[in-house]
Amino acid sequence: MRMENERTIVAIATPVGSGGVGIVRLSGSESLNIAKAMFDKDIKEPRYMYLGNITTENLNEKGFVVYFKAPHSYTGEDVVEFQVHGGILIVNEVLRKCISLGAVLAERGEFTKRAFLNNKVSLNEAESLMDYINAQSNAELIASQNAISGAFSSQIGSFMDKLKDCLAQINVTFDYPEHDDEYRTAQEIKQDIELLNKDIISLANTYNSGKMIKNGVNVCLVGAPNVGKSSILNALINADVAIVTDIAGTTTDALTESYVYNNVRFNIIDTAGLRESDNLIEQKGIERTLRNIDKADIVLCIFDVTNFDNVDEILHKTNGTKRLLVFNKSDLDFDENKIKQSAKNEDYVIISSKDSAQIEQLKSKIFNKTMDEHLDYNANIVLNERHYNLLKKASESLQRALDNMDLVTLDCIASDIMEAYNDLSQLLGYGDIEDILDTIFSKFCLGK
Ligand SMILES: Nc1nc2c(ncn2[C@@H]2O[C@H](COP(=O)(O)OP(=O)(O)OP(=O)(O)O)[C@@H](O)[C@H]2O)c(=O)[nH]1
Ligand SMILES: [Mg+2]
Repeated sequence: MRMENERTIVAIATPVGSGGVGIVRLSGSESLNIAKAMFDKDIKEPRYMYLGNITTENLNEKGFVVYFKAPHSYTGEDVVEFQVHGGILIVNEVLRKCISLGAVLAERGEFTKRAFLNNKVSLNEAESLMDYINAQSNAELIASQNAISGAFSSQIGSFMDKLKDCLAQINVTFDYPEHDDEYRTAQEIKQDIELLNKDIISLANTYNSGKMIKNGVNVCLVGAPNVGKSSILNALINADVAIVTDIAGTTTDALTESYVYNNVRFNIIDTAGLRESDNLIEQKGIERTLRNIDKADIVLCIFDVTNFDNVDEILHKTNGTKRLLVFNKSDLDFDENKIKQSAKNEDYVIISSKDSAQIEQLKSKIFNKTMDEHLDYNANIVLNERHYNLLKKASESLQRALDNMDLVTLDCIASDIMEAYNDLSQLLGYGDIEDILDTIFSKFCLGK
């Protein structure tokens, strides 16, 4: 399906602000005519960079024009790109001129939406593009690159091929019952579906890590005032960002800073120390601390090695979370037996925020407690909630098929297999998906 869109769209494709080069991009059937009307060279050859004068009412700019002829372009339509000096006024002037010649300002993600509608990319490749552009750690870069390169789509495609095979086998058995070998076929199909479902589940399960690879792992520092939470934040990010004093109640507002460890981004949230307080500002801060505990992927309960008064209270307030107990200020005299006792069989570390080797060990411990140790960062990883939900739905349908297999005839389970097939095809963007398109592409930046 190639979509002819009446509107020729235009947008600035480079970031807002000044830079060496600014790109304005047109897409649609009028692109070439619009470009020709403001450029003094004849644009004949596609994919050829023409140097010439781009003229508007206020501008006579020496710049480049490149023409990509449909369907060999990003969107699958005629595309023209202007490369001009990257001043805000210059690119805006080129944009304005294109609009005055009939182009309309592109909506968010409209270039990529057109690329999808013209079969240039699958839906999950288009969705992953934003993750790729916005990647903030190498792990996210690799995972989103796998998705946009088509490796993810081809794994989903191979799942769909296997489901198609199963459906074909079921049809043969149903249409030719005289080949009295249904039982053998049923067993074979069952095995195939079991194996396939395992693969789908293990891909879906990568979302636990994928979500954290994409958003960063949220690590919340919680403890009584003065135990050294802000000092630990500063040590983890190796910068003097949070205010540290020996006055209890120094931190009132939550503060988030990030570091990257083993290619994964960790967001450290420093919070107001938990205690009873009459101070309204501190009370509000404590409310925020409690909210941050709920959002965290892991809570670090920070204690002072010389003071165990608040251990039970903090453990109670963080009950039910994934947590690591951190006994800080190990440079002071302390009794490890007391620490063991108050940790009550929970995982703990003893550190000093002043000791960089111990801070490295803390980073490694946080990594091991949050990221899946068996995760292969080069394999396909699900980064997107929509993809995860569809994989889960497909696997539930297959599980239903497996559960019913011994109870009903083969043709009765075909509908469950078909449902799984449809879920996977929605992941790639086939079928009736107009509704979700706007939601997906509205998250894009302009010009993409
Ligand atoms: N000896 C020693 N002192 C530390 C260590 N870490 C922090 N401190 C000191 O403990 C005091 C409190 O540190 P902060 O980091 O402000 O503690 P906090 O938990 O953020 O305190 P609030 O913001 O008030 O909740 C400061 O005087 C720090 O210098 C450590 O490892 N060893
Ligand atoms: Mg603090």
